[in-house]
Amino acid sequence: MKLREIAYSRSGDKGDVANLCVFVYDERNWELLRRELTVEKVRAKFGDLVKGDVVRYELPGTQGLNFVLTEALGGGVSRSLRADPHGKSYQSLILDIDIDTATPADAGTASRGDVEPASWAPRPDQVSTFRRQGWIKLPRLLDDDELARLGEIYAAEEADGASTLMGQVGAGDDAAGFAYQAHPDMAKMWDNRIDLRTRWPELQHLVARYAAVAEALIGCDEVKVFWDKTFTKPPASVGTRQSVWHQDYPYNPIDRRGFVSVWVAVDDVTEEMGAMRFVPGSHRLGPLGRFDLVGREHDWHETLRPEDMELVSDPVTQPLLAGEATVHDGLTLHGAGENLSDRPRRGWTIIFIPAETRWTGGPHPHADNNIEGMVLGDAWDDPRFDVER
Ligand SMILES: O=C(O)CCC(=O)C(=O)O
Repeated sequence: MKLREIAYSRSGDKGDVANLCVFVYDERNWELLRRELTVEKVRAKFGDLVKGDVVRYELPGTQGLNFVLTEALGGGVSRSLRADPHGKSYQSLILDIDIDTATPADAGTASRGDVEPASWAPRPDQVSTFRRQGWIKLPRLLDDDELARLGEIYAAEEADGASTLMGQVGAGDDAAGFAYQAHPDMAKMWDNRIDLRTRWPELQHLVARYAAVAEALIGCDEVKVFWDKTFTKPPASVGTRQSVWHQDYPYNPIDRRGFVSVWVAVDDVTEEMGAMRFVPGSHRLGPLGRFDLVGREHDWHETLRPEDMELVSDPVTQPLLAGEATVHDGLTLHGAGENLSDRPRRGWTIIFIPAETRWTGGPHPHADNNIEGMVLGDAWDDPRFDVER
């Protein structure tokens, strides 16, 4: 992200010295500014324009940084032949600096367990990153005990096997275009157990934590839990496949945007294990269609029109440490590579929808949990979809 998205600047000059102040619009971005706008970055950006020193002063009272650049104006106003002898355009230059909005935990620098779950809420710049690129990485919001327990629950669910998604594909799903879910190769791509939270109530407080994140990212007052499910990608020795590029939205009977998926890494997930990957900006393309996920392996851009390419950039793969997560928009094109490791890749996802979302009557293979008892036009207004706070 560019600095200008979170900050503005003022400049002054005295002789050959330029003075640049940068202030954040929102005080919650003050720590980000302090961390990201370093002397090194300013020096690199200004290059040969500054022959002398770059000195940074902090102004915590006004959430600003003041940079004094010496030998920076070509000799000063009365000597310089530059078109901008006062250095006013330096404001634009400094605001063009790239900043990394990842939190320290995002960057993998926080130690494991070094989290205060309740304290994390998306900053305004993280919300705007989510809206711009269609997905965002979350730091770890679980403490060590919660993470270990999630791993135990996940293992217990897998040992049981009764709740597999494929087991729920029923009559009529062929006509609705979901029959492929029962294909044996589907389990090589991923295997799902659904609605763990209904069998393990202790997961509800984690759901509530991610619900608050989802509400901030979507920009709605309240979300419902559409469902939660595991995504296990088996290792190569068992048989592994890529998670085919797709959007989630076309597979779901919902009437509006705001559908988001939180994907929590239960163990460390490296790129070679099939970490999630996303096409930044693809959520702006609208629904790209629903197709047989087993029968069709395609490159990420095959479903796009040439002009769509201007709205998106190349896919980004997002490895995660255990407990970290990503959140993606239901319209963001995403997938994952094969799992080339010798361990299963385990992720737990929670899917949220804005509380006002209505059922379109579209087909869905998981009627027991999602649409049983609902009539066309209903909202997901039932305790089984509530976030327990
Ligand atoms: O875990 C994967 O490989 C794919 C997950 C996915 O498609 C999703 O979370 O929407």
